[in-house]
Amino acid sequence: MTTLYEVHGSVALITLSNPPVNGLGYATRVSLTDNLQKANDDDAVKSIVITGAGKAFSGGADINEFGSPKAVQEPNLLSVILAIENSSKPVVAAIHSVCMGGGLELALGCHYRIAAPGCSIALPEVKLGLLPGAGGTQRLPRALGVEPALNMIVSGESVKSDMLAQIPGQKLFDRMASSVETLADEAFAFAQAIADTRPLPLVRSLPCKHRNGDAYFQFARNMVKGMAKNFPAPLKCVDAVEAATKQKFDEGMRLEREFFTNLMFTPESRALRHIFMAERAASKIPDLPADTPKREINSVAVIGAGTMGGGIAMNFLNAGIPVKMLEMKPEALERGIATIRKNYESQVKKGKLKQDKYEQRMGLLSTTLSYGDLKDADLVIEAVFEDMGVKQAVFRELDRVMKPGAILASNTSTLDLNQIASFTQRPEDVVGLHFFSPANIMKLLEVVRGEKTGKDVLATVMAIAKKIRKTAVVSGVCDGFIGNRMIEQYGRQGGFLLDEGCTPEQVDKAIEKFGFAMGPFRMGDLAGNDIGWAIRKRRYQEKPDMKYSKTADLLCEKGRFGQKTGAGWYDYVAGKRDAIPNQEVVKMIEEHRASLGITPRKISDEEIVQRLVYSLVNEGAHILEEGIASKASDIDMVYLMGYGFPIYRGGPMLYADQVGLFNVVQAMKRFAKNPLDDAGFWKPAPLLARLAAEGKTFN
Ligand code: T1G
Repeated sequence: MTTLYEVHGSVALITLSNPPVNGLGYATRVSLTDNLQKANDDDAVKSIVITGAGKAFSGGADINEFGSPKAVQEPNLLSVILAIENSSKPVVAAIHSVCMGGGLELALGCHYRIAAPGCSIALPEVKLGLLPGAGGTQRLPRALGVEPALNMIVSGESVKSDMLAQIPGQKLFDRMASSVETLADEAFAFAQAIADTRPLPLVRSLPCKHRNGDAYFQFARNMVKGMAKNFPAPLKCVDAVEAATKQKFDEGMRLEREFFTNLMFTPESRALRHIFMAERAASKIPDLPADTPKREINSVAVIGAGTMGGGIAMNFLNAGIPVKMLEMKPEALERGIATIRKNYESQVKKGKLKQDKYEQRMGLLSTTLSYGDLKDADLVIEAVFEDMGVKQAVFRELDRVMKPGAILASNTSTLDLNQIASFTQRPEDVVGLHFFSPANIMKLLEVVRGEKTGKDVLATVMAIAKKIRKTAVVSGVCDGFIGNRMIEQYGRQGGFLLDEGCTPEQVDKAIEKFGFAMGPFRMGDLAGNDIGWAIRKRRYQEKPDMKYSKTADLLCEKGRFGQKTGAGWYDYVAGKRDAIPNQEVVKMIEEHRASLGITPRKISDEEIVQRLVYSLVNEGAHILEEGIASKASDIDMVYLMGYGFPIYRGGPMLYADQVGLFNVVQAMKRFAKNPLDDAGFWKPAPLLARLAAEGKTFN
């Protein structure tokens, strides 16, 4: 069933019932229209109430239908709303919890609206690269006033129903119910009171003017231009709302539809819709049923009070979970606590955290120098030095002291989790939780699933990840998991480009123009070039035939580790982050190139971007076919949330889909002919080659 129909006395009740959030999919629209007709045909019915079952009035158009003919199949949302407006009996929307997107547009088509306090009201379409496409840009300004409506439409943010009800002159809510519990009764009483009346003039008939429209909309455009770089939708929102103030309703609706349809086919909207679905898909693990039992996590222990350990601890403190931190020396503990305190105090100073909340969180933090004190924690996460010997000692000790059923997690960023698990008698309790620095800010969490990690352990850490507001992506065990394995190829290409004729600045500028927040060399200076150096030294032992440019090693041998040493690929002025090109570094690159007998060539930005991005795509394809990641959208989420891939391009795998995998493979064939590159690497992963040959896509 997708809507339920009941008649109580003279009131027909139509309940949207399409869990989880009453998405207005095709079946729901058909059922709603049929029941609306039924109510209109029933002489005993004098008025109609529409409400939503479960956790929402309605979360809007059904996102699962996006891009499919069903999304616009008649009765489409516009037709449903028109049927409500043209109902011969007054229709009351009884709104609770969530009323968003098409759900709010449907409510705006009703003759009256009653809301419970505290409902989240929004037109979030702009977050999907769209604008409200079922009358929201034309009706909401008439119901709420131009400025508050435009703010909601351009921001896509939710506003509480009681806040909106306080806007002078608003016609969005005819009544506010005293509580969600009494909403149904109050909506019924209201519906009975207006029974038999001709439906009042619709929201559409309200005037929609702005006292100095031209100036206001110019101001609005200037404001939007800044925040909406690379995204076309926000400016179209302004155009649509301006049309509501200057055109007749039907013309405004025609413009809205035109804008909506055009936006639906932009790569930016495709990317944003992909991200919306990908974020939710990441928590769905193919062989892990949603009802897999989970363990209780009421307390956490963190080993290591350094930058990572402190950041990790903050995630749990923020979620109200007590944390016990262990270090080897008191001064290390003091430093760690001081860092956490400093982070919170700066949030308090910026008004982002209330003082009492800060104190409450610090009250959940305790410290110890003894492993024995950790034994009762439900989850322990080690964030110690990235060395297998150190991990072995830690996990042996944890295996000895931790209570049965405790989950033992490693924050390792590249080491073999199966080997770490083998240091214990309980490998099924061992899992990787790879946080990204700064751990209290970065949303990405790579959950590394060992061969023996228990399904209940996996389900538990996925649930706790949601609780600490992380986007968790499951990775299998390989060197570098998903993100670091891909960035290694990206970094190799950066080095080859220097050897072949580029400067660091040219490479960075090209990829930053593509949309990355930072190119590989500025990123290296930020993270510390010595980190990559340590990995390459390990690589030279483990994989002597893996080809690398030696330029980065030469840079590190000069102690130019980046911002932390005041100089790396670029120079830095103390306290500033501006990357200042350094001619000595450029000369070092040129001399190294000459020593290799390489004649520099001019390399286009296009080639730079293709080699950097397609290196991610090819490695991602290997990761996919090896089962390290279970879906391409997971790889996109890792790169979007952890490595600064431009949001409006949707991630490396979606970007490759949009370029066309055939074109990607053709470019790779060209790169493979370059003797200074790594021809072996540019052999397309079998999965990529197959999809390209079949004209298919990753996503
Ligand atoms: N349609 C179908 N399913 C949806 C959905 C939707 N609109 N929104 C969420 N879900 C699913 C989601 O995939 C997840 O599924 C479950 O609900 C819980 O989601 C014409 C064209 C509504 C505030 O953009 O903001 O209308 O993983 O984990 O934290 O102008 O979901 O459980 O299987 O997010 O309680 C506009 C997007 C559509 C709303 C609930 N609407 N959704 O948050 O749960 S475009 C949106 C949200 C539109 C019209 C245009 C949130 C939520 P599963 P959740 P939550």
